Amino acid sequence: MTKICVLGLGYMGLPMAAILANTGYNVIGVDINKEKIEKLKKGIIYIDEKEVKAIVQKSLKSDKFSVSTNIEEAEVFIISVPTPILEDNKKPDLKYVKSAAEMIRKVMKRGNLIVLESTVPPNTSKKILLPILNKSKLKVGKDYYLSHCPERAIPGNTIHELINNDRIIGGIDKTSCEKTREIYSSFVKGKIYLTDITIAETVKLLENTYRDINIALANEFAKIAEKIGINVWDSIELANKHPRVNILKPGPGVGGHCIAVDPWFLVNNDVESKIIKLAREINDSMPKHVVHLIEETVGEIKNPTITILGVAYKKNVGDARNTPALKIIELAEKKGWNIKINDPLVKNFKYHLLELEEALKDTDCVVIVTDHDYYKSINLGKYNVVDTRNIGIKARLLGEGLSRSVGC
Ligand code: SAJ
Repeated sequence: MTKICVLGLGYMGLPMAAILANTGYNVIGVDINKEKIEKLKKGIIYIDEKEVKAIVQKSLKSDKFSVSTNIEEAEVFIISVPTPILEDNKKPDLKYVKSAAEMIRKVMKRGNLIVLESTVPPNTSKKILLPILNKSKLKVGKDYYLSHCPERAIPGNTIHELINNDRIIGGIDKTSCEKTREIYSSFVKGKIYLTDITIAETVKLLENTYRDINIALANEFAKIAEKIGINVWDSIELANKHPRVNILKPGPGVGGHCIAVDPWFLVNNDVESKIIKLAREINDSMPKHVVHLIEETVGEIKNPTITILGVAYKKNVGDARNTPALKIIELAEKKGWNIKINDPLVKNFKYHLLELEEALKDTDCVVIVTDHDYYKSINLGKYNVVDTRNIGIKARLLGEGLSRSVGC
């Protein structure tokens, strides 16, 4: 059976490797992080999703999946490493893609297929990946094959979406496309579309940028609704009754490792871009707006105690990467407020997390930052609450004007 080497055992690489092993391929998962590899060897799965844990555990117990910090020869290499942006100038940081490519080129052989899954700026495959791989002296399209197959699964429902979503495969040539389809069609139940490699890179960015701009629009509508004195959530729900309208939800800002990052890969492409950048700025402005709503709610109270409920970047996940909660906390801290924080799902966070009861004790204002189902069932009736997600409780609601009128 074909041997596949997956480089990068993160939120997407690890479940992908496990799915491939489960399909019957011989898979070696490689990560430069020794601690991750040691954990996996002991059967400890660091991704907090039930289905991911189950399939990784199952495949690790089989003889199909092994993990290592060292790359090995294989027939197929799948690159699934992080592609962050640099904090100061928002430029893409492709050092992990480059180092994965360097690792591969040292062991690659005639007939190999290399698939890039990480989200990258347009032209990365041709202008960054290809020149590194070509140092192997093998010729692309003749001796080895190259494609980009961007992952599209949503954290929280990773396994289901990895299997059921449609996939885009962009090849450097037709054979690269076909060879990649052969691997992915072994487990993908959605449709597989073949295209050009740079189109595939761009399509992934269009998807996440579309979502970011749609959320920015909802956030702008929320601020406008507050000024008009109406409820934006009701307004959006009614507007979405139109057959060609689908406005997303406002909130405390866009977190995670994809939607808040990927649009910058288009902005930095030497093309004048206005709306994409503006959407990023609007979404990044939301934590400040939430702090403003808290200020309005606590009124004259000096050095108030604020309780943050939810630091995960979105509901029902334990992932706090890039969370808007952190920005809200930092802004609140600058104001000298006393901050207490709870999240039943997050295990690692910069600030100390408290049990719910302790977090609510002597608070002046409770702030719902993440709409975990857990919070919908607790009684917050006796507290001042700022709700940034509309979880359906009595609160100072983001996107609702104070002079709300009751109509028919
Ligand atoms: N958010 C809102 N309002 C909404 C929807 C989301 O404020 O109506 C916020 C969330 O609370 C969160 C952030 O946006 O902070 C992003 O969450 P998300 O659920 O929209 O997306 P991600 O980042 O978890 O996953 C996205 C998905 N992309 C699309 O839906 C187009 C996923 O399919 C991609 O695979 C993933 O990015 C990725 O890896 O690129």
